[in-house]
Formats: sequence, structure tokens, C-alpha cells
Amino acid sequence: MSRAPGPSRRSVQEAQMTHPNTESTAFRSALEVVRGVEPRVADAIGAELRDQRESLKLIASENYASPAVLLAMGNWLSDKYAEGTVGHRFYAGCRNVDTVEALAAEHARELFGARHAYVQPHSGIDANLVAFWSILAARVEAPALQRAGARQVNDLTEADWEELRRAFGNQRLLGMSLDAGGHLTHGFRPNISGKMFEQRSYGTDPETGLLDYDAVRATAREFRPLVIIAGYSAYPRLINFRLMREIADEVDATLMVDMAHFAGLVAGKVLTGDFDPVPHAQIVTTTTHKSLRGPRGGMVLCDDSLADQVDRGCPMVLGGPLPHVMAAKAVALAEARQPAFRDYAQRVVDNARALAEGLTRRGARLVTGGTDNHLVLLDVSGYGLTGRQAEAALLDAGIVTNRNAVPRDPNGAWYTSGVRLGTPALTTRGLGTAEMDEVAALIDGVLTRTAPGTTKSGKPSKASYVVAEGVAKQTADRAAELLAGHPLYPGLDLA
Ligand code: DSN
Repeated sequence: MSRAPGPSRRSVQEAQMTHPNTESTAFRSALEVVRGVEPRVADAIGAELRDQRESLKLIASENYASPAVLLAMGNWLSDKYAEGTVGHRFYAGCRNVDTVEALAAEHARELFGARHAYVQPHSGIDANLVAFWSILAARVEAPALQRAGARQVNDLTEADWEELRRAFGNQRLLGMSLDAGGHLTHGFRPNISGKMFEQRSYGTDPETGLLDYDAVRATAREFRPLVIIAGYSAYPRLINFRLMREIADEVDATLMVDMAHFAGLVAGKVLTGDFDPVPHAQIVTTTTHKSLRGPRGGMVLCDDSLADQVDRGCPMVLGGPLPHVMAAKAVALAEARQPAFRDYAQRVVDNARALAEGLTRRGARLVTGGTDNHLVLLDVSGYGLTGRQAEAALLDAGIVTNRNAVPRDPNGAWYTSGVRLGTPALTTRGLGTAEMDEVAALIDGVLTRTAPGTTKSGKPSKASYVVAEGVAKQTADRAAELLAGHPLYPGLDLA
């Protein structure tokens, strides 16, 4: 995965701020209008820009959307109801919503090479809910309709519905365990997926930390799930989706991939062949705001077998579509189809690797020993800290991360033993591999000089911590210097 020379070394942000005066005027005017009604909201929006400008953002699931994406959301498209699908709405007057939804779906299909795209989900959880519904409906409704000799669900009798309800229940889902990097929506109790499905997890190899496909296959053979989910929010390696589909086919399961974290790497053609989920899975879900760098929202891609069910997502499991966000999705997906996005995606991965190497060289312990994608999972137990202590100490030093469980974590999901670090946001700002080494030095410097604290009664605490005098300020100052060379929304002036 060596990086082809990019067409330009300008940062993504510089490329996006093509008319800083126009963009400044647009945001300034918008804030002035908001200020006229509720100044505290305008202040909070301005303060958020300052916070984001001043912090070293390493949250793997965050990014910075372009001014065009942000501005596409702030308008009267928000005022339309548009249940239904393009050209088939339950409300009159949707022609402009049709335009933006059709554009977003077209860009998504072209970008990912998908047969069908559904751009209405409001979030990743919603996208997954649409996928679960679609898989169940396709599997369960069709035979029920056949048995009842009915053409559509509305034709079913109460007795048919009774049978349908029974068939919808007690289905099985196999997904990656949370501590191996899976996501709450992959069958865990705090999410509806953990209640509607009987769930079983596959983990990672205790020695290597890598996904063990033979173990996944053995579990699938024994458990016979209806759905196998591949995808993660904290696994730093690639998944072979061809193999996962093979396993799913063997047990007659539907392969669903949640690519929320790595959609940008798929869009940017860093993940291709066996590592691109779209040709292999029957259904793929994603968010649009992580490595894909779009507005906060979700999306579903699928093959023809599930398209009809997916399009019934609203009102089946979703509230009314957000037309203004679909407009912003169309803009972001158009941006991701530009050649520069491929360069960006490759730099995200190069930066993650440089960060991993910088940490390893300084003695840090990484889950799986490194990374092949946009994230690094740092096991902070080597520093004598919990994830919660490390996350808080880093935040004091201007480095924003999030704590995350590591496989078989002795500290559980709340305190954890890990910190997840991701490079999509800093790459958007234009930081490169040399700076990632410096970021690694800053992180290691803070964690080496942080000690666990004690509770009020003097017992060891998993939450409190003590950073050596001056370290947080010194680090924050250096982080600010690094960021000053890569301004967020360069030229954007709200004053
Ligand atoms: N909250 C996202 C993340 O941080 O990974 C996933 O939902």
C-alpha cells in the first residue's frame, strides 16, 4: 500500500477553502442571524470552532466537513416532509427533495459501485436498523406471502400476521465482540439489535489480536445465524470480506457489513478487492461523517435482492427523511468522487501507520502490534493507567482521544485499558507522517509522566490521575504550534 504521489500537497482544507472571503461572509452572516434570536447558540457555535481549531483531534470517528457540506445543511430543505422515495412520496411538493436525494444516491452508487443506495438514514444506528429490517423482511415476509397467496403485506390476514410475528422473533445474529472492536449495534444489549436477535460474538486471536476466520466459520456452523455482521469501530486491521461472504453462504446467512469507520478508505480505493465490502456483502451500512468526511448521517448500500425492503426504511423504522442533510450528503459524495479524495484516503492510512510506528518505537503497546487502516488501539496498561485516566490526561494536554476496551479487557467497557486514536481529522487538516511521529512523542510523553491517582479514602483509583507538573501545558503548547501550521478552515474569519 505505498502511496502514489498526490496531484498536490495542498491540504484538503486549503483545497476546500477556495473562496475564504465568501465562506467567511456566509458563516458570519448565518451567525449574525442566529445571534439576533438566541445569542447563546451563536456563541456556542463560534466557541466550537475555536475548540476544534485548538485541539489535536484524534477521535477515530470524527472529521471536518467542507464548508460546502456544512452550508448545504443550513437552509429551508429542512422544512419539507418527504416520507417515501424519489418520485413516490406521501407528501406533495417534493420535487427539490427528489433532486437532492436522487443526486446523493447516484453519487453513492457510482462512488462505491453499488447496485442500490438509500441515503435517508439519520445515523449509523438507523442505517443498521434499516438493514436488520430489510434482511428479516426479505427472509420472513416472502415465504409468508407465498403461503398466504398474497401479493403484498397489506393483503395478509390477522392469522398470517400472527405467524409473521413469530417468524420475526428468535432470529440469530453473529457479530464481532465489543472488546475485539465490534459495535454496540452488532447485537449488544444497549441497542435494540441485542434485544431483537439472539446474538453470538466472534473475537480475535488471543496471541495476534487478529480476526480468526476459521473460528468465525466454526461458530457460524454451530450457531447458524440469519445475519453475519462484519465491521468494527476499534479493530485496527483489515477484514477479508470475500472470506466472510464464503462463511455466510456456507450457513445460508446474509452478510451485512457496517463500514461506518472505513467508508472513506473504500471510497478512496485504499480498500479494494477482498477488502472492499461492497462487491461481497448483500448489504452494507455506513455513516457519512467519519472517514467519508460528509455530514452527520447514515446510508445503506445493497444488491437488488434487498433494494425494495431497504426503500421501505421510512416509515418502517425511520422518522421523516432530513432533506437538508441529504443535500449535504450529495455534496460530500461528489467531493469523494474527486481524484483528490483518493490521495486523502491514502494519507489517512499512511498517517495511522506513522503514528503506530512512532508509538511502538517509544515502547508503547498496540493491539495487534500496528495498523492497516485509519486507527490505532493503544493499550495503556503498559503505562500503568486505565483508558479513562489516559484519555483525561491527554485531554488536559490538548489531545482529544477516546478510551476504548482492548480484547479481554480487565477494566471493562467503562474504565477500559485502551485509548483509540484515529487520523482522518488531522489528515484533513494537512498533517503528514513526520508530524504523526511528533504526535506519537507528545502522547507517549504525557502518558509516561502520568500516574494513577487515589480515591478520597486513599485507595487506588481507576479514574483519577496526576500529570507531572508542567507536562500538560508544555504539550498543549507544542500541539498548538503543530496545529498553527495547519489551520482549520484557513482564512475563515468569524470576527
Ligand atoms: N460513535 C462511533 C465511534 O466513535 O466509533 C460509532 O458509533
